[in-house]
Amino acid sequence: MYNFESAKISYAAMGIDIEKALETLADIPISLHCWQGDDVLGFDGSDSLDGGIQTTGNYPGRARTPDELMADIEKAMSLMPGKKRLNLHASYAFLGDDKGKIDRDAYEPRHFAKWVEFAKRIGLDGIDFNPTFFGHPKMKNGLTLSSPDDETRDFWIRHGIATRRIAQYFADEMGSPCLFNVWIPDGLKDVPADRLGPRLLLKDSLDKIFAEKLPGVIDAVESKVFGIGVESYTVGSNEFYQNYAALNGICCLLDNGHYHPTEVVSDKIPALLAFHDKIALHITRGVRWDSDHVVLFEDEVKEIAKEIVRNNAINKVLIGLDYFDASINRIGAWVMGQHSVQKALLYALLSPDAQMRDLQNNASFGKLMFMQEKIKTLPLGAIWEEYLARQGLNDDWYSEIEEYEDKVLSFRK
Ligand code: RNT
Ligand code: ZN
Repeated sequence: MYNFESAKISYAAMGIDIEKALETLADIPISLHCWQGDDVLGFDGSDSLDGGIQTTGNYPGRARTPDELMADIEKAMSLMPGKKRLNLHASYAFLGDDKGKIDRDAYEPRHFAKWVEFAKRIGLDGIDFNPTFFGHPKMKNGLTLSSPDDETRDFWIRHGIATRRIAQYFADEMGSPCLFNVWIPDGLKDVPADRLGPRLLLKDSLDKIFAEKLPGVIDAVESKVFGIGVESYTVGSNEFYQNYAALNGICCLLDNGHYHPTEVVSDKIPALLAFHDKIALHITRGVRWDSDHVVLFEDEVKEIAKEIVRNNAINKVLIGLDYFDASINRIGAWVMGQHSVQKALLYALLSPDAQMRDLQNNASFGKLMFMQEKIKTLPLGAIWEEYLARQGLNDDWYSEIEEYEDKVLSFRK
C-alpha cells in the first residue's frame, strides 16, 4: 500500500512537478541486453565464455534455445515499465541451414529477421547491436582487431563490417537508429613488450569497420580497464577510445564496471557532454573484480541518472544495461536491473535541479547539502508504485517470477 496523494504534497512543497516526471520517465528508452538470459553464450556455437568476462553460478532454467530466450525476454519485459529496446549480440544469429557453413564474417540481415519480427510483435522501440568479438575460435592468443596476424585481424574486420550492415537493417526495419557498439577483449595477462603496436592495429581496423556511410547506425566504442586473464594491458583503453571517438565523430560507450574503483561514470558523462552530441551507457554494477553484477538502486546509478536528467541529456545519452548473473533467477535479474535504472531516473526527475544549481552558483553550499539530503528521504516509493500502477504493473512482481520458474523454467533440465 502507498499513499500517492500525500507523497504528491511532499514533492509539491519542494516545487517538483510529479506529473511531468512520470510522463518523461515513461518515454526514456532503455535497451535490454539479450545476454542475461543465457549466460552470454549465444546461438552460434560457443559453449563457454572467454574474452575476460565470466558468468558465475548455475541456477537452473538458463535459456537453451532461441525460442526459450525470446519467451524469457518477453516475460521479463512484461514486468518492466517504460519504453524498451532490445540489445542483441551477433552471436545470437539464427543461422538455420547456414549453421556450420558460414562464419561470423558472413552474417547477413536475414539471420536476424526473427529478432525483428519478435521486436515488432512485442512493440519495442528499436534494436541495438553488438558485433561479437569473443567466444569464437578465430580469436588468436586472445586478440581480434589488434592481432598481429593479418588473417585473424581481417576476419574480425569483416565481422565488424558485416554486422554494421545488419545494424543498418535493424534501423530500417524498426524505424529507429541502431546503436552499434564495438567492444573487444584484446589484451595481455602480463607485462607487454609493446603497448603502442596493438593500438595502432586496432585504430586501423576500426577505420575499416566504420568506413561505410550508414545513416541509421550510431557507432560506439566501449573501453575497459582489465579483464580476467588479461590483467596487465587492455588495447581498447579509455584514453584510446575517447580520442578515437572524438577525432572520428563517433560515440563513447561508458560501461560503469570498466574503470578504476574510485573513478565514476557519473562524472564522465558531463565531461563528454561538453564535446559530444551523443553518449552511450552500459549500466552495470562492479563488485571487486567483477564488472557485471545485477544493477541495483544504489548511489552511483542515482548519480548517473542525475547527470542525464539535469543536463537535459535524455535525448543524448543512450541507456543500455549490461550484466550477467547465473546464480539467481535470470528473468528476475533482468527485471531487477531495469527497475533499478527506472527508479534512479525517477529519483533524478523528482529533484529541484534549478534551485540547487542556483545554490551552487551562489556558493550556498551548506544549504545545498541540506537540500540534497532532504531529497533522499522524500516518499519516492509512493511515486514509483503509482508509475507502475499507471502501466498496469505493481511492485510485487517477484511472485510472477516464481510462477514462471514453476511453470516454465523448472522443466528445463
Ligand atoms: C565486457 C563488455 C561488453 C560485454 C557484452 C557482452 O566487459 O562490458 O559490453 O559485457 O558485450
Ligand atoms: Zn559493457
